[in-house]
Amino acid sequence: MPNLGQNPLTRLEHLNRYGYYTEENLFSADHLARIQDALARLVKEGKPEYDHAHQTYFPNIIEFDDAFAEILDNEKLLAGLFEVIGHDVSMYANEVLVSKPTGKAMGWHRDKMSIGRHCPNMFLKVCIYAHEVPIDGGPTGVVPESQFDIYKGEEFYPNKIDFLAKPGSALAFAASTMHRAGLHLPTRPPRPAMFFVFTPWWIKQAVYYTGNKCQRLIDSASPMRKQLLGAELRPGVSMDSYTS
Ligand SMILES: O=C(O)CCC(=O)C(=O)O
Repeated sequence: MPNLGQNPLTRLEHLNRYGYYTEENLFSADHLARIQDALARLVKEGKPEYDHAHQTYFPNIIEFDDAFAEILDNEKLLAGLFEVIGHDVSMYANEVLVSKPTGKAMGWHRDKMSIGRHCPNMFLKVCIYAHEVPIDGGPTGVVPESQFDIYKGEEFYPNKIDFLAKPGSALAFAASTMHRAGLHLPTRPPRPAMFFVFTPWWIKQAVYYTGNKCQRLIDSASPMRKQLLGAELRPGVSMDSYTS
């Protein structure tokens, strides 16, 4: 008899235990190629909100190219969102951050610390990559178990992980997980990565988020995509719980 071994942890179990989970091969070859083209066009023609020495920031990328918007239909992504947040999931923000080859890493930090503790169903950041990211090419890093105590700093957490992304892979973590863009050597190219953040329907979307007002996207959206955009909860989803 073959030894089947232990069941792998579910996404939610991995997130609760280690503070993150990962996905591989999210996209078809065609979709991946269109995302790569869209990223190249964004960097060339897009208007960044800021362009600093270490990083360029493009918000609301789903409105820039449909290859980005179609990520919202991805079945593996949605499976993770239902598992972690629930069926009333909505999008909080979406952006591209281009890490620049400065020879340094960025600082460790946690997002949205008004939550104050590990509540992965309140805020999930999904970092999505369309290119390979090597160890010295600005990999996104996380600190496993840092989600357990937001009053501890990096000095208490020696076991950081640099996520060595492959085209079509993703790294997802919650607000209390410490993270950063890692070492980016001058010999490496700029590193674009997509950051899609999700919250429950009843949490206010980011003030700079505009997908909920983008009529072009809303008009052509499936019920699920309409919900993620923040336009309308899809039929059958209730935020309340009834016993009868
Ligand atoms: O660029 C990265 O890899 C990390 C981005 C980051 O720190 C953030 O989105 O808060």
